[in-house]
Amino acid sequence: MAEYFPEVKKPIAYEGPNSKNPLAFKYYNPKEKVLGKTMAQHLRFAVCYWHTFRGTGADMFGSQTLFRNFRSGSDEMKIAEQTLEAAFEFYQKLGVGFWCFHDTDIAPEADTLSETNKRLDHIVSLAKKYQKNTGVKLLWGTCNLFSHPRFMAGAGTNPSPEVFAFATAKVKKALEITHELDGAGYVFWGGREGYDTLLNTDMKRELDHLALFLQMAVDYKKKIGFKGQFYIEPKPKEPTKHQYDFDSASCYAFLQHYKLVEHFKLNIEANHATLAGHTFHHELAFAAINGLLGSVDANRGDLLLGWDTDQFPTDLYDTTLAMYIILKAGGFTTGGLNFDAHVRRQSIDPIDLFYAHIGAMDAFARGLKIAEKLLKDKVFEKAIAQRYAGWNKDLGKKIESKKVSFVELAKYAEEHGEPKLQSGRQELLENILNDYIK
Ligand code: XUL
Ligand code: CO
Repeated sequence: MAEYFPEVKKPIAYEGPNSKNPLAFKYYNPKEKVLGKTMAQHLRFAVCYWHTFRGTGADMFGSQTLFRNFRSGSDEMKIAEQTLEAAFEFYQKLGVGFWCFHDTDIAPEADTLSETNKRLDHIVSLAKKYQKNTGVKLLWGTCNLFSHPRFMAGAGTNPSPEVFAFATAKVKKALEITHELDGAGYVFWGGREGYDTLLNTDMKRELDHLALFLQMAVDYKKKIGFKGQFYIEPKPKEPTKHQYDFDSASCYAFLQHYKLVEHFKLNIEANHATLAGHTFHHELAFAAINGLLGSVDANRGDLLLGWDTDQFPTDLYDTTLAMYIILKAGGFTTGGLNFDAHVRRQSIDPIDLFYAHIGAMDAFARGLKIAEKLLKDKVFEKAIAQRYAGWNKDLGKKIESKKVSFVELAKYAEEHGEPKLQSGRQELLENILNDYIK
């Protein structure tokens, strides 16, 4: 068996916060118990195939900078096999329990659908063996419906029924292979399901078609007995100017309108939240209160740049508040933290892939432990309970029990005059949060 990451001799171990070893975890201790579960069970880390093993470092202004030993040679299928072998070596050395992929990441497309499917079957049979030998599981699979020119005007929302049909064939196969690999979920990210100009777009028809497409996927899932969770991944823009799955709230409205809500949860991505003008915290909280919090694409954007930079998450405020919402919502069931993130164009060494993931895993482990303390001490719960205390007294109770109308309330306001105000205490709460993040 080839070794693709010889710089990392043994699996990355937990050495504690005083360790100076850059190839060790300082905070992520997989077996450590937090609120009754191990850190590994809480965090359910996944490595994504597309950025970590297929990323080239190319951008709009320059070509490939990342050259990997597992991509050497000219036989496309041999490269696909080597890449898969390298990926499982990486998962094991890093110590993650899960992986995620798009169909086109693991096997290159051929000239016909049937030949492409044969290629997928071959790689999936190998992946099945690697999964069995390593214990690494599939968090979710998905279908790339955005890179090939045939999908330039979308897949489920394409103006051509021919392209719509082609897209169903791709998703059908992606569902089958996800099922074959016992995936815990399946993601629909609507890359190119949106529009660039309304001058050429029938928005109503496109939305109706997108719902039809998803309904057919739900039907096919049942037909093949796939029990994994379906997720929609919201993103407001990029590649299209306006993506239909803009944010959690618009996905929720869409799913409700088309009566699909019971079949889907959301896969919330941090950088997509910031592109939508929201915080990651907001998107997670909105999903949680509506029972839609499914899984997370863990990364971060750069607030000075207006695009999806997909950087590795290192911000402790973000990881703390994310884990706070996730714990409050009862923790992950089928979902997990998938690092949909790529190393920078200048981080050209394979070892940088390890540094990136180790740092991100430590940042979430710290977030988890800080969130645990915040919850145990009921820091925000107490402040929020106090702020809304009026709703547990006479007037609040009457309103909430729907026993009063505008008439009684206007009379009450006239009799009682100006309401007494209270401080929102934002600065104090921010200071307390800082005391916990240390
Ligand atoms: C694109 C993105 C995708 C999805 C899966 O911005 O996040 O990689 O996560 O298709
Ligand atoms: Co993503």
